[in-house]
Formats: sequence, C-alpha cells, structure tokens
Amino acid sequence: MRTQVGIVGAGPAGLLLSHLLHLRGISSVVLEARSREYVERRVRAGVLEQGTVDTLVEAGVGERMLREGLPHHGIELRYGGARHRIPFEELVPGRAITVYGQQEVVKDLIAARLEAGGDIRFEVLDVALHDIDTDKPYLTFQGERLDCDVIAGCDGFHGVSRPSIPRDALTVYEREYPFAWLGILARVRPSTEELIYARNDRGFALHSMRSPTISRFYLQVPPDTREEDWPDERIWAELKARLETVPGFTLETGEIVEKGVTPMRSFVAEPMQYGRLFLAGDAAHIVPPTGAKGLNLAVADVRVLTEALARFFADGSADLLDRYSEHCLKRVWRAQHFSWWMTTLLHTFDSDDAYGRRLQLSYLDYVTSSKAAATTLAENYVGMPF
Ligand code: RFL
Ligand code: PHB
Repeated sequence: MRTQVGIVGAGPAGLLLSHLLHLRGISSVVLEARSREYVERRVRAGVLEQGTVDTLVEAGVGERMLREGLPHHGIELRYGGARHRIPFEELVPGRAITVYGQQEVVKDLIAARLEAGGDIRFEVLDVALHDIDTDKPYLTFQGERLDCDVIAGCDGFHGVSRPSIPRDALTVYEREYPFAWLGILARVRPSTEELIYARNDRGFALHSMRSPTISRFYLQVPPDTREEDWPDERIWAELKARLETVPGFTLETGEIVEKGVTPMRSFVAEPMQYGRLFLAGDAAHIVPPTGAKGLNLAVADVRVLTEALARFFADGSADLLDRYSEHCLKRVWRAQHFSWWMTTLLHTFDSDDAYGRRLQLSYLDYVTSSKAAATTLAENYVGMPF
C-alpha cells in the first residue's frame, strides 16, 4: 500500500489533517488504535476558539456545529462570594467561543472523510514507524506495510510516534500539578448561561455545558483520586459547596451519566519534527484543561502542517515543512503560559500557603477590575489570531 501522508491517530488532529489534505488533493490513510464507537464517544473538550470554528466552517465540516453549538460571548470568574463577568464582546470585539463537544467534532470529521471515500482503519493495535529519517518512511500494522512520503504523528500523548524519535533528538519541557480534575457529564439543564470558573478554598470548580439539557462539570481533586471515591451524592454536594457561593445561585442536579479523572500536566517536546515525521496536537504538547486550549492547539498545528505539505507536494519545496516546528511552537508556548497561568490563578495549592492565596486573590481582583488585565485573559481565551 502507498499513500502520500500516513497519519497515526484518529483524534481531532489526525482526522482534520486527513480532511484538509483531501481538500488539497493530497492522499492519506489514517490508522487508529481504538474503535469508531470509542473515539466518537470519548468525552473531552468542549470549548472551540473562534479560529477553530472558522477553520471547520471553511473546510465544509461546520454545518452541524453552527446549528447545534452554543456561541458564548463571555465567561464568569466566581470567587470571594461574588461573580465577575469577562465580556468578550467589549474586550475582543467580533471574537467569541463556541461550546460544542470534541466528540461531535470527531463524528463530523469521520462522517466527512468516509463520505469522500477516505481511508480510516480503526482498531489497528500494532502500528510501528520505520525509516523516518529517510525520504521513504513507512508504517507497518497487522502484517501490512504502508509506504508514505511523510508521516504525521497525531496519536496523542500516549501514542507511538513521539517515542519513535531518538531520545537525544528531542528536548522535553514539563510541569506536573499536585491535583487532577474529576469530569462529570449530567443530564440536567445548565444552571448558568456562560461558563463559570470558580476559585474556592475547597478547590476549583468549573460549570460548563454541552446543550440546553446536558451540563458538564469539573472538580479539582487529589491526583490519586479514584472514581469510586465519588458517588453521585458526594459530587453534587461538593459542586454545590464550591458553586453556590453567590446570592441567588442554585445548582440544579440531575442524573450523572459519565465521570472520569484527568491528570493535569504541562508538556512540550521540541522540535515537533524528526526527518519525515511531523508531530501534531497532544502527541507534541499537553496543557492543563483550565484554559481550554488542547483541542484548539491541535487544530492550529494541523492548519500549519497542511499549508507546508501542500507546498511540498506542489513543487517539492520543503521550506515550510522545515519551519513547521518553529511556526507552531510560538502559539504552543503562548497557550502553555496561558494554561499554566489560569491553572495557577484558580486552583487551591498548599492550604498552608496563606501568602500564595493572597497573591491569587489580588490577581483575580486585578483581572476583574482592570480592562487591560481582562483583555489579556479574553484575547488568549478566545484564541490569538492565526
Ligand atoms: P487525541 O484526541 O488524544 O487523539 C489521538 C488518537 O490517537 C489514537 N492512538 C493511536 N492510534 C494508533 N496507534 C497508536 N499506537 C495510538 N495511540 C493513540 C488515540 O486512540 C486517539 O484516537 O489527540 P489530538 O488529536 O492531538 O487532540 C487533542 C485533544 O484531544 C486534547 O488536546 C483535548 O481534548 C484537551 N482538552 C481540551 N481542549 C480544548 O481545546 N478545550 C477544552 O475545553 C478541553 N477540555 C481536554 C478538556 C482534555 C480533557 N482530557 C480528558 C484530557 C477536558 C478534558 C477532561
Ligand atoms: C468543557 O466543557 O469540557 C471544558 C470547558 C472549559 C475548560 C475545559 C473543559 O476550560
């Protein structure tokens, strides 16, 4: 078998890359370890930046998102017994976010690829990369061989692509946090119109949503937390304790349909290229979800990679490919800082650290009272222009 671009991983990065390449007349094959049902059900991100929305619409896969997604023009920061709105329409006119589940994006992309005759292989468990430092790289899986011009490693943080690069060819930058997030999906009308990021001495809480009837929540929890430690009653009691802190706000409760614990990590591997292997999305970098940047960064990488590959296949020129990593890393590091900053601002760290707590509250007061500081948050949150 032969294709121009062999893509490992059918997450948002791999699927969008395959679709964008198809629109440029470039062939690809996507190899995915999990089943189609599994990747379409995996509940993860929910916030799409303006540029992500624009990218999906321009690529012709935004129809359902425009119909069912929820445009938001602000977020709320809740702390110290008060609510504070960050108004995007005033601070970053014309830019907003759209709340639309990552698995919906994945479903839309899979449908578009299959409709166009695209080749996605699911449940391929033994993908291996070969000769990536030559101009004839290839992939093997289940006794088959796929020859390619280029390989795109879109297989997430735990994939095989990044470990295929010799250790001494990568520099890794990393930070771990002393907590995790417990994510909850519940069949209940959201108790808020906009997302609420709540700082509380009991720990951070986030109230998000998926639709007018489905709410999404996150609770800061210790890193070793097991889902069994959190029966539904405990979850609702804790969400109430952390969110019902302002006058007139009551949290509606309902059936919990999903829970999961997510570790919090910041991670960047540089460069995002080795020979003919290009890493995109979580395969190259991870952010803590507080800034809602992971999926959006994956989309940004893939946009850059598509342009570079289109040039390469048009006239053999590798100049854009050679600059791919440098180009992406500028945005990656901005998002790294923003995600670390939002995380540091809103989570409870060492309860003995009274000084650190006062610093957090001081910065929150600054962000919610100074237009300059609020604009910094808003422009990063809705996403810097491409
Ligand atoms: P993915 O989505 O992890 O997809 C990688 C795919 O590769 C497959 N794979 C393999 N396939 C073949 N062979 C192998 N050896 C393979 N190993 C792995 C996997 O099965 C998978 O299908 O990476 P991608 O495409 O780079 O996309 C990245 C995003 O998924 C991720 O950044 C976001 O979900 C992060 N994230 C958020 N991002 C946002 O922009 N906004 C948010 O609001 C947001 N919230 C979140 C999040 C991530 C979360 N979790 C669970 C990590 C909230 C949470 C709770
Ligand atoms: C989500 O809705 O899943 C979500 C929203 C905002 C975040 C992270 C996750 O910062």
